Amino acid sequence: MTDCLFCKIVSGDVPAKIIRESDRTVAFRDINPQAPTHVLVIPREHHPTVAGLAAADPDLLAEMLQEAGQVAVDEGVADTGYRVVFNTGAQAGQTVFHVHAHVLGGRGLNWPPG
Ligand code: DGP
Repeated sequence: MTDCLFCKIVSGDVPAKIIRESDRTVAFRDINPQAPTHVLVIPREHHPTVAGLAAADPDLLAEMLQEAGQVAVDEGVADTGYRVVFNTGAQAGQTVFHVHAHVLGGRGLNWPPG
């Protein structure tokens, strides 16, 4: 999609601090980190929400989760604990409608989330 920010990160038209790539996914640092580790894992293909992706291509969603787990290992937060978040819809705080998994760690994370 030409007007999608994360599609532009995938294509290289918008710069990002990319830390992992696979054939179908890209992981990069969030521009406004909410924790010492805050990485976004996205599919290269455009899907607006996690529910849409789950219906259209469950294997790709599984690959995103595998990549998120590997990000946690690489960032050194896998053993201490981390959170994988899919904000879905405007009321839940989704601002970019290209599905992304937030991988957050490196500090204590409160529950329930705000
Ligand atoms: P959400 O609110 O769940 O849709 O998360 C979108 C995230 O994307 C938010 O945490 C900030 C991040 N973000 C927005 N614009 C950019 C950008 O241009 N580059 C990077 N690296 N992250 C961005």
